[in-house]
Amino acid sequence: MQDLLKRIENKDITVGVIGLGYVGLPLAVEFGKAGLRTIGIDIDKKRVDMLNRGTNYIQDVSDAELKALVDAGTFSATTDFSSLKHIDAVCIAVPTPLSKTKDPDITYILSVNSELERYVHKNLVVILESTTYPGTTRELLQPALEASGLKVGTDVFLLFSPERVDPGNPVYQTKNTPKVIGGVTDNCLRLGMAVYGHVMDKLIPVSSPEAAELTKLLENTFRSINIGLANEMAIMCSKLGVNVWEVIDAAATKPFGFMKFTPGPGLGGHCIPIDPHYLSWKMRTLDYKARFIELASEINSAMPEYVVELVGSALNRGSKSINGSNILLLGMAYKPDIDDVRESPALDVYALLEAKGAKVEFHDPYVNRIKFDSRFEESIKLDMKNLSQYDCVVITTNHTEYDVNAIVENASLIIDTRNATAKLKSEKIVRLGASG
Ligand code: SAJ
Repeated sequence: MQDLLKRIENKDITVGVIGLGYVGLPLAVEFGKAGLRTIGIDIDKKRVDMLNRGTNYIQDVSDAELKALVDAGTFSATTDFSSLKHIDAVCIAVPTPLSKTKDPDITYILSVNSELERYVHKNLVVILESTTYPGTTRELLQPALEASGLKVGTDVFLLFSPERVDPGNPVYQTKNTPKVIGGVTDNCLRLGMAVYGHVMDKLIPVSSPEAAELTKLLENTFRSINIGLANEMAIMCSKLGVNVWEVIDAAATKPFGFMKFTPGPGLGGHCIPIDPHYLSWKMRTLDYKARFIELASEINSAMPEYVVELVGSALNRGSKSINGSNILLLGMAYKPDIDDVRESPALDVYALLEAKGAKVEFHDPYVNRIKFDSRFEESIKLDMKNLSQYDCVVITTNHTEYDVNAIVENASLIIDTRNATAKLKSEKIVRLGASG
C-alpha cells in the first residue's frame, strides 16, 4: 500500500477512465493535463477513433488541450478492456439510466463489472462515479474484485465518488467542483484521495461509499422535489388567480432560508428526472415508500398534460379546439441554450397535442430534428411574419435568442410555460401559473 501511495503521489501510475461521455472525457483530460498517463476506455469505436485522431466531441473539453494530450501520447483511447492490466487507478463513468418501468438500469455497470472481474490485478484502485443506488459499490463491484481471491482494502482498493458535471456551466467544471469521495476502507480512501488530489481543487472525504452514493442522490432529489413544489404552486396560484412568478420572485427576495425554483412544462435532462428513482427503488426493496420522491415525480410528470390543458382552454376561449389547430412549439431542448432533448417535457407536449388532433411543428435554434418513435421531425425556419399562421404558439423552452417582443407581436395566441414574456402585457398571452 505504501509504495502504491508513493507511486500515485509521484504520478508514476497510469490512470484509466471507463466511459468517455460528458463526465468521463473531461475527467480523462484533467488527468492528462496533470501529467498522468491516461487511457480512456469506451465501447463506442467511433468515439475511440475520433479521440485517437485528437478530435473532440464534448462541449466542455477544449479541442486544443485534447489534441495536445493525444499528440504527446499522454492520452489515448481504446475499446479493449484488457488495458486494465496496465492501469493502476480506474474511474468508471458509464450511464445509469432508468428502464421503461422507471427501475434502475445498471446494465452498463454490470458489463464493466464483468471486465473488472476479468482484468482486476493487485494494487488496482477502482472508483465508481456513475450515479446509482446506495449499496451498488459494495454489493456489486466488491464481489467482482474479490472473486479472484484479492481482498478489498489490502490487495485492491474500491471507492465511490459522484460526478457533479453540469454540461455547459461557465463557472463550475470538473476541476473546480468539490469532489465527494467515500472508500470501502481507510486505505481505499487514502489512495483514492491521492489519485483525485492531482486533478480536483477540493476533496470532500466521507465515511463510506454509501454516504457518497447518497450525497449525489440527495443533491438531485432536492432539485426534483423543489421543482415539483414550484409546479404545484403554479397550479394553486392559477386556481387562486394569482401570478406564481410574482410570488416566487417576491419570496426569492428573502436573503436566507429560501432557494428559488420555477415552474415549467415538466422535468427534463439526464439527471434530475432519473436519479431520485434510484433511491426510491432501493427503498422499495427495504419495504419503505419514499413518498416525497414519488409525489414530486407524479406532479412533474403531469406538467406536460397540464400545459396541454392550458392550450385547450385558451383555444376554446377563441372558439377553437386543439383538434385541427396549427400549433408551434418554441424550444425542444430540456433547458435553455443547450441542444440536449433527453427527457425533455417539450417532447411530451408535442406528442400529447398531436394525439389530440393538432398539426404540431417546432422550432429550436439548437435542435435541428427530433425523433418520434419511427419518424423524424425537422425544426422549422423561424420567420416572425409567419407566426400568425399558427392558432397557438407555445414557449416550451426559453432560449435566450428568442425575440419575445416579436413573438408576442406576431402570434395570435401565446402559451408561455417559462415566464419568458414576463415584461409584456397582452391579451394574447396565457402564462403557466398566472391568472387568465
Ligand atoms: N427546471 C425547472 N425549474 C427549476 C429548475 C429546473 O422546471 O427551477 C427544469 C429544467 O427546465 C429541466 C430540469 O428541470 O428540464 C432539470 O433542470 P436542472 O437545472 O436541474 O438542469 P440539469 O438537469 O442539467 O441538472 C444538472 C445537475 N447536475 C448534476 O447532476 C451534476 C444538477 O445537479 C445541477 O444543479 C443543474 O445541472 C444546474 O444547476 O444546472
